Amino acid sequence: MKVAVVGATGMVGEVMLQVLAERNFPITELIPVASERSVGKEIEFKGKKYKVVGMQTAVDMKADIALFSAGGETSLTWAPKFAEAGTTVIDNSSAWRMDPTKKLVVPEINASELTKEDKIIANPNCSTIQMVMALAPLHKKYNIKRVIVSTYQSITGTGVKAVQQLENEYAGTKGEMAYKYQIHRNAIPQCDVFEDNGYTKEEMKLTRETKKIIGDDSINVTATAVRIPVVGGHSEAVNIEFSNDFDINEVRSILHNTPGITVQDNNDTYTYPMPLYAQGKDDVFVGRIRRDESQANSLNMWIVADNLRKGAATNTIQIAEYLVENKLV
Ligand code: 2RA
Repeated sequence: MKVAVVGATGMVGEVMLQVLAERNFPITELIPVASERSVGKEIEFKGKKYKVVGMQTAVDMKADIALFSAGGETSLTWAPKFAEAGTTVIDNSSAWRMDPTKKLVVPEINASELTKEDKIIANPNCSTIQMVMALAPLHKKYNIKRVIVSTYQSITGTGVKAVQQLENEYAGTKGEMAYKYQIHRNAIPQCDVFEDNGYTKEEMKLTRETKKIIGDDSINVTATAVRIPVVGGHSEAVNIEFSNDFDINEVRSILHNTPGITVQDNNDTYTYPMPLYAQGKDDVFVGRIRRDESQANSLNMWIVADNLRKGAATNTIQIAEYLVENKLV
């Protein structure tokens, strides 16, 4: 496979290269792609050095697959050009996610929707991916009516500038601000910009993308997305109301038997998911599973995942693996 990584020098792009190597993705030729200012830079992949190329050069090289993590504007402009050249694009930005002609895919849930005709495929938002991984199998069994989620999001979701801001604040030095406020010793209840309804874009991604991925518009989701000074991954406190009653041990067993989910749930041994331990891993970790005693047919759970891996790079590469395994590219 000739594979282009668009945004290869960015935070997610670097994790994509790491995961491609770890999973031994069948690459015959790697094309690292970035903006003009990075053209000519050298990157290393599986012991070999590659020179970063610009967008048009990459289009002309006619990769089989292009993994994009270069922002919405770049994707809107360039993904169609790659597709026209015969390349299948898997895009990490929000540009195509809600486009009715594009598939929004978490492989464990809806990869079977994919066909050879899909030339631009959207990778969901990181905080959505980890949540729907747990919701989907439970929806199948008990039918979800409503979800209330509060997220506690890693600053790596914002990017390098945010990590630098936290390091500066920790060291007591001044520097460029990724956020409106200090993030060190703080919690900022705003991820992305505000929409007219008072929610942030991040919160509405959880609402809109969940419906599309699970394929059920009747699932109501309300979210509060909060940025915290953590780097290992996103955490989410999730309350789920089902149409039907459930057995809590059966819930644990369904999740335990779901590929891509690790249940960490034992109060006696203080076992529960934390970003410190999720960092660098590809699974979604679920714990603190308990009946909501305030409302019938409802439960609470705590979901943690590395937002740069299952939340972005790994999910993207799992989509690519599905395409290759099913001869869709
Ligand atoms: C964030 N989910 O965490 C968004 C984009 N990565 O900022």
